[in-house]
Amino acid sequence: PNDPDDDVGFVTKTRTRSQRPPLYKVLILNDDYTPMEFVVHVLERFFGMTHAQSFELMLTVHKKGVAVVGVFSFEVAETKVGQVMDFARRHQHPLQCTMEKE
Ligand code: NFA
Repeated sequence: PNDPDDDVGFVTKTRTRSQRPPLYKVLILNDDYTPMEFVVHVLERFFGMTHAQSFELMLTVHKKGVAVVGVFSFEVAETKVGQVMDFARRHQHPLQCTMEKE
């Protein structure tokens, strides 16, 4: 009951970061060549935005250089980035889409 070997003299508290999976921001980057209408179309097509929302976000990227398009699980973010990069490449536009851990 009072074995001195029981007490190691310190306590280790393991802080568990709750079981929510990490989230990833998907970003669109500005460039000088991709047509504005193409970016608007991409946002509508792959991110389910209305035309008005897409146009507004496209203008934000155009003016600020980059914007977050959405926040997703790793798998969904990776899929969106792949879809956008593939679509841009097939249309020979240099549009860049990336993801980063939130
Ligand atoms: N800057 C591009 C242009 O003037 C438009 C653009 C917006 C490209 C957002 C990429 C991202 N045609």
